[in-house]
Amino acid sequence: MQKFFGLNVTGKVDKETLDVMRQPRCGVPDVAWFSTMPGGSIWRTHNLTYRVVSYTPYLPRSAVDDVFEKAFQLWSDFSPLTFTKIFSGEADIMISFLRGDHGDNNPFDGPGDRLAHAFAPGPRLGGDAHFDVDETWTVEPWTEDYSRYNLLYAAAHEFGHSLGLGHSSDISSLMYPTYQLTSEVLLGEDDVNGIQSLYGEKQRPPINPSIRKTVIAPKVCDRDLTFNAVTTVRGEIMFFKDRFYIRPMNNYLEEEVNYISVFWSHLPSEIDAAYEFQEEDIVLFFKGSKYWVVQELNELAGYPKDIYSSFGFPRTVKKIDAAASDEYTGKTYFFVADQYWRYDERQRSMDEGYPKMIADDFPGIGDKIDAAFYKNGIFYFFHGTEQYNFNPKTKEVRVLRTNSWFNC
Ligand code: TQI
Ligand code: CA
Ligand code: ZN
Ligand code: ZN
Repeated sequence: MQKFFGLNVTGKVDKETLDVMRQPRCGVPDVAWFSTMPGGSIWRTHNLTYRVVSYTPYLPRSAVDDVFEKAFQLWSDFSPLTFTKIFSGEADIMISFLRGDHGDNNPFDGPGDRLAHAFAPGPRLGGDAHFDVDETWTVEPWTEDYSRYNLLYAAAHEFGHSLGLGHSSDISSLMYPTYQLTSEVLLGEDDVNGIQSLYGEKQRPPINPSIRKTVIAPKVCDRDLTFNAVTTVRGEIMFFKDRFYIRPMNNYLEEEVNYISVFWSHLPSEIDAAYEFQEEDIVLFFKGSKYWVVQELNELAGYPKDIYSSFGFPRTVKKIDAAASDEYTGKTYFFVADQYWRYDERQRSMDEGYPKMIADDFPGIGDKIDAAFYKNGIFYFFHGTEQYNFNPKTKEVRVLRTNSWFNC
């Protein structure tokens, strides 16, 4: 918790920690999550300069220059700020790669832990960004090697501090207190809110809005919330949306929203379907014609595999919309457009006579499904903002909102 809130990590409940703990935790969704640097200083000019004072010997200089230019561009795309590189003299943001104790009372510590830091806007050290030379910095977009850190991600984060932003509790934000590269480095919605609260909006937004992409974490109480997939994991429900999962919590706690890659680093984003097969304690994830299998936190080797050879789908099936498995009968239902297939987990083969029409056998749930799971004799289907709880024995249907699982 101390690390999260940017306090000294003492492990003790000191006054500062208590102050943070006493602050009301916000149960209200859609509030600002960002913070400013202590003191709240900002730059008085919108046209800033930067200079790369020293480089790391482990990367080509041109690659490092490209990364810093790109990191500044992420911020300038959404703000009136401009960044000009200079090659001599004092720039607003002086960037250096340094090692160990380097004279600012914030020593680096060899590989890991302290990676970089930056100072809030101001004269002299103000705005400056320091990177630990002893880290293995990479300019590759994404790596599974946790001893390597993406320089663009770190630069974008540190420059956020250089511009006056503190940490954000929005998981999709670059200003989140911990390093979490999952795919492309983009500002989160909350970073945009943060930078614009300090400097205002960009005067002339670019004509092509696609270059202003941001990451947005799903908001559980948004009435328009839809899901890509849902499954139980050891009986506990887990929803999937874009790069994120959502776990509903009990009445006291908030929902947990986090990157799918926190649990399973190899899974892709925008999963189409998922189901749990409790007998083998596995969960299967589908995207396009591929699927992955995980056993609790372990991703099993040899995946992805294709759904044609493993399940016997015809090649005309390009993706699965939803899947749900009945642990008592060992039957798994796959929903594809307006039809469904039934697969026998114990025989490991598709049952005869499928596909059938969804509308014939599941009346009242519509004929298209985004996500589904099966628990205690009930199918839970999700389509758009509607949820259908279907009892296969009585064919009774209860219609709820998709986000009825959350405390909204
Ligand atoms: N350095 C911390 C950070 O940049 C320094 C810090 C702690 C801090 N508390 C703060 C800065 C409060 C401003 C306000 O957050 S770190 C990265 C990187 C670090 C580095 O090395 O622990 C990230 C922490 F380099 F990847 F950007 C998180 Cl994301
Ligand atoms: Ca370090
Ligand atoms: Zn320093
Ligand atoms: Zn930080």
